[in-house]
Amino acid sequence: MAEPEERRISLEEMLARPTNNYFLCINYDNEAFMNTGIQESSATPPFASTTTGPDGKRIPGKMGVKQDIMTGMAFLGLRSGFFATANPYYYRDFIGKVVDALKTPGSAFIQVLSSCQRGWRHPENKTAELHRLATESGYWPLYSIRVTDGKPAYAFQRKPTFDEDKLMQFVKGQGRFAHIFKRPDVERITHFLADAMRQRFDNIVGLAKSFPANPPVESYKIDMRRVPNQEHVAPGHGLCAGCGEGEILTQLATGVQLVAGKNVVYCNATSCTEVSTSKDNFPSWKVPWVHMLYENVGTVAEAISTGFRILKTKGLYDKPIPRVIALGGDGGLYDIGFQFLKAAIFRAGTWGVLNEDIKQDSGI
Ligand SMILES: Cc1ncc(C[n+]2csc(CCOP(=O)(O)OP(=O)(O)O)c2C)c(N)n1
Ligand code: SF4
Ligand SMILES: [Mg+2]
Repeated sequence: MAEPEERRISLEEMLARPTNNYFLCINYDNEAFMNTGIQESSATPPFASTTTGPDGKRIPGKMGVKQDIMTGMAFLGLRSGFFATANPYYYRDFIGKVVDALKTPGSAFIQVLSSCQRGWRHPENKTAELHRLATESGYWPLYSIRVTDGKPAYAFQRKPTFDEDKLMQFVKGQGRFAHIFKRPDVERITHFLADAMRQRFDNIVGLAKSFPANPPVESYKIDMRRVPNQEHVAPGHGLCAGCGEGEILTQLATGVQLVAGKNVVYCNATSCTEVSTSKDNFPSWKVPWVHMLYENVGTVAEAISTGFRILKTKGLYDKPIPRVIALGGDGGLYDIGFQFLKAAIFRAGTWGVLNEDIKQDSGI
């Protein structure tokens, strides 16, 4: 009999797993430092105009490609971990990945696309359409990498395709690229842009062919009618209308709550999410939430997570160990915070799994 091409993982199946993970890092990637005024980051795509890399006569926006933050995670030499891309338009996929991450031993990192209507310069009611086009065009493929016993395996949420027409619809829908279409060399620039994005896509597909999951397509089966509303973040926050980060927080909290209830600590690097949920001494958070320096959220979150387990081992803490979720933007994780993130991911996916002296709650 032929091998099945697709696996559908049900929510119930994931929740029934005896294994647990206590450290998850979420990167909301809006492709610039938005909170401080739309400065270019290494996540910014080619030719996007930002306040530090504006469009000019000679230099048409960002000169450089969008950095790939995922591939390195697969080859850090971990024993166990779960890494994935997500997009809030595909909310079942994102919620499924959050649950999967918290039920897979080791380390976990999810990079979620997050439109910013101010920085991407689009009407606030176009967020969902742009998110959808990002994945349908191949700009933002949805995939996961499971590292098991030191070996990575790539699975896609759907068969990946690259569609240049949809990529151009995605690009034309955003004011940060508008200058390209007023230039005499528009063809050269759009060709380069499409080519850079196709190369990125081909690299991911190539890696997935070399390190395939079996089956290579994996999706989540979640009946949303049976999923309770999240109670971690209150509706009152100061994010702009249509901000992708708001959708991400709601969906993330929905997934975390399914696994952990309210036994969770969120650690938030300085960013739009942090600033907008902690205004005027009235935080939007109804569960423990920690704000720390912009650059070191990975370290702080992993240290809190390990700290709880050490206290438990010493008999100084007798409750179930909380999940610790690190939240950071592209600026805070790709750029200035990358060394902290990488080290935290490495510790959680190696020492955190292999060390038998510190207590886990169950099943690792
Ligand atoms: C060490 C340090 N450098 C710079 C800053 C200023 N700062 C705060 S938030 C931020 C940008 C955040 O960008 P990103 O992480 O992408 O999050 P976003 O605002 O886009 O959600 C910067 C530069 C800081 N707080 N600390
Ligand atoms: S709150 Fe959201 S939409 Fe507004 S500037 Fe920040 S990231 Fe952009
Ligand atoms: Mg950002």
